[in-house]
Amino acid sequence: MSDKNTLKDLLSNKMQRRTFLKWSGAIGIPVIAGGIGTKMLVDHKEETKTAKAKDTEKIISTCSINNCGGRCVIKAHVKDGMVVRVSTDTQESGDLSTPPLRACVRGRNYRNMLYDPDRLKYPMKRVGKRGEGKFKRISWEEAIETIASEVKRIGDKYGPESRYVNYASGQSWGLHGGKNAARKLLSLTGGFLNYRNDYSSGAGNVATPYTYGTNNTGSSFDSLLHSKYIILWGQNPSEMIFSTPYREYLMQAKKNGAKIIVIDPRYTDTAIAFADEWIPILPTTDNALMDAMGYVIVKEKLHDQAFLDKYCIGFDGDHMPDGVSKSESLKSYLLGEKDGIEKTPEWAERICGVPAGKIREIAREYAKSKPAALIQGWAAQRQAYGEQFMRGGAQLACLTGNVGKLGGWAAGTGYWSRSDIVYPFSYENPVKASIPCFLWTKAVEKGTEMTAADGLEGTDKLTTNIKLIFNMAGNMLINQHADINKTTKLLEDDSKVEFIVVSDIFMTPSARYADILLPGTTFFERYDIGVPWCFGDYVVFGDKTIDPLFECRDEYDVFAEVADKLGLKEKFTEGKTTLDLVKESVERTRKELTPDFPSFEEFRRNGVHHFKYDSPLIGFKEQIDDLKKHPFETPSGKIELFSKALWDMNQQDEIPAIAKYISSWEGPQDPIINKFPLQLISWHYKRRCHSTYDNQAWLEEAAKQEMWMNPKDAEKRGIKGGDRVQVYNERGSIYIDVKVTPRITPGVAGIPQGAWFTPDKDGLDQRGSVNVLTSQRPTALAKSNPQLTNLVEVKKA
Ligand SMILES: Nc1nc2c(c(=O)[nH]1)N[C@H]1C(S)=C(S)[C@@H](COP(=O)(O)OP(=O)(O)OC[C@H]3O[C@@H](n4cnc5c(=O)[nH]c(N)nc54)[C@H](O)[C@@H]3O)O[C@H]1N2
Ligand SMILES: Nc1nc2c(c(=O)[nH]1)N[C@H]1C(S)=C(S)[C@@H](COP(=O)(O)OP(=O)(O)OC[C@H]3O[C@@H](n4cnc5c(=O)[nH]c(N)nc54)[C@H](O)[C@@H]3O)O[C@H]1N2
Ligand SMILES: [Mo]
Repeated sequence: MSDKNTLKDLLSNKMQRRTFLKWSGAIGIPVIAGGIGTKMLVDHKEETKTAKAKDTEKIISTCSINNCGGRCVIKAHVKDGMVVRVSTDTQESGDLSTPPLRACVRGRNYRNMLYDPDRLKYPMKRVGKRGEGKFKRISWEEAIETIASEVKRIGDKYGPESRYVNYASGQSWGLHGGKNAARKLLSLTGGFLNYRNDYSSGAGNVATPYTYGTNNTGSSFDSLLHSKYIILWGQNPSEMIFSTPYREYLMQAKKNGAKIIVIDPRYTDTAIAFADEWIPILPTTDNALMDAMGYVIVKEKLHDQAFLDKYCIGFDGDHMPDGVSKSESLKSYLLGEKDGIEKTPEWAERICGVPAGKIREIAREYAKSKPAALIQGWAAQRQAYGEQFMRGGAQLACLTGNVGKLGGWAAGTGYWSRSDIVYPFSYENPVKASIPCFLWTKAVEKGTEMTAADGLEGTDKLTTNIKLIFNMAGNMLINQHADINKTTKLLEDDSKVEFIVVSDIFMTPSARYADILLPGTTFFERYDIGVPWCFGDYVVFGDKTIDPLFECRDEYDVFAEVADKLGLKEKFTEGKTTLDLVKESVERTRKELTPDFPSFEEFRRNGVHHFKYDSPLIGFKEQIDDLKKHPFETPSGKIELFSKALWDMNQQDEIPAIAKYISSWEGPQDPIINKFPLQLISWHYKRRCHSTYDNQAWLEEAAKQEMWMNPKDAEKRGIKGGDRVQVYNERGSIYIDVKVTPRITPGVAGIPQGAWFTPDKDGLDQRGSVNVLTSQRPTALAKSNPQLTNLVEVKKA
């Protein structure tokens, strides 16, 4: 199996490649099922051309548990110990109690990942300068010995707060994986500095609970079958997979007659597939549109006064918290009673670019077409004042009384969950100190200077900066964090972070910064359970389809060996293998959570378990049905349109007590727009999961790495479609090919996030890695990542 030529032969099989292109050819045509022709999928019967199914053992597994919001069925066809092809769920659309879990192009490409000749094959140690990319093969014994001794040395010298396990989502939705293994090892040896929050909905996760008391503000997707009007606000589920079955429900909702509106700077695949109307908008200005919609709704008395009176704090002067002036109410703000500025559609149009007449129209439609669901994506909260976006959506849902109702939607972060399994692998970190995950580079540089104002919790002061990093199945060290040029400089200095361990399956931009580099397994080479994001009512068995290739190893087994070196093996494994963890999870899920969950053998045979429910889950139904018995989890027990807790922070300019438009740094009103006149956003691409799959050739053919630019902006700069351009600002510069298209709002450029940072000899990226251009300045309240707030200029290369 280690023979490169065998692998190449296998992968260059012409028929298979053609077959793949047949599947992926439609990816450019934005159709409903994730860019893959729905009709084609529906019409498709198990195709038998390449490998005869009867010759192979078909093992049902799931695609990688990296941080895609979906989890799909992958059938690995195994012959003589090799995966010879993959196929997916062939169930037809229609039965929504067990929606089909068909893989997209990425899952279908997974065999190429498995047998990619560029897989990391052996443990290695750095021999050149850090980041230079020079490594030497070492034995597992040496790798394990080095990790054990550095964990101890750095812990002894600097204390446990010097040790950090970086945010990394390459193995995030299963029972074990490198991050948890590293955390357990460190917990058993004194502990480590914690992080809170994530890069996905970081601003929302902190902001939404100020309104509703929780981030579980969503409803199950079957509730959409009852909606008359659906606003997908910066959400693109045709491409950005939130949950595999989501689109099935949207299709059905549309068939049921729901009108669907998409608000996005780009005319997305979702807009094409689902929308009755696309509302283009300038990034960072969504709250201006929200404010004006609120203004129209209140001014025209379309608001649900009874709902606001009963369930909410802060709508009008009669419902303010004690000690706060009536003039601070939401209504007063919208009508401009205090600041003299009515938040009219004309006011908003000048900021966000949406025509005033259109604003009036959608405000009226949203308020009158009940029940209406306003569902928010997360890109618009990955902005400098992203907290306002999340609370602003919730505000509109409350104004119209769409909360807690079947077919409505509470907006906000939008998590929900009613299907769970037991996670048997656990640890307890004796260290309580924690930082917001986005501020890890600050904790490397100036950890000891961080305070509560930086979001430091669990301690007043850190005793040390970060000195050791475990980066397990993540590309956050370099690629996915903001301001790559700043981070590379920081990490190159090995007197700052003294020891970095990376586990990955490829030599990624982050892997190049390892001191010890570990070759991980793919999902096909280990046992696990694939859990979809909390929006899915199912789980998929992750069966081991073949033994690990080369010298690749599960991180769990590696850390068990490290623990052994430190005399802690038994405490680490508790006598269990990864297969034992899967079995225990199944058994305990049956016992503790879901009695009709299948047995281990049955689950393994079926591959998938769908949790079944009699009725949709409706966010906040309990509270709306009986507020006395089920108060909201806010300080007042009601929905806090005005938050006294935020008010008391006394930073009204950046952290207002009601959600409102705040003119953003590096937004369209920032004077530096004269120097860098284009707003640059990024999005989650259909052919990658973040940076995962970026090196996959077939996927690049299916959807290329290129920047979207409006013809008006291109013409001004003498740029034509296909030209190579340089995109730059004060943080750096990248090169990328351009797609000139009216599908993006003038004044905005869009680059799919996740391309691998690929510097030339002068350090200039040649692949279009957007984080060269993003900023490490955190959001005001959550201290989260504003990676979509950027101003740039573009010129022909
Ligand atoms: N500009 C910009 N930046 C962003 C975002 C954005 O929208 N714009 N989005 C942010 C968001 S929401 C997120 S969640 C983060 C994601 O950032 P990361 O968490 O870094 O996610 P990935 O880039 O997918 O990196 C996962 C790594 O794990 C490796 N991997 C995959 N499978 C396995 C496995 O089975 N075993 C091992 N050992 N390794 C594996 C992959 O090769 C890859 O290098 O990025 C954030 N960064
Ligand atoms: N195929 C695929 N699916 C994925 C992922 C992936 O990498 N690939 N990653 C997963 C992960 S970890 C996450 S967190 C989610 C991400 O989920 P989201 O954050 O919701 O997804 P994005 O693609 O970043 O953005 C959604 C849409 O918002 C638009 N947008 C950008 N800025 C603004 C703005 O200021 N205002 C408005 N109204 N719209 C804006 C973008 O053009 C895009 O179409 O996706 C998950 N699913
Ligand atoms: Mo994410």
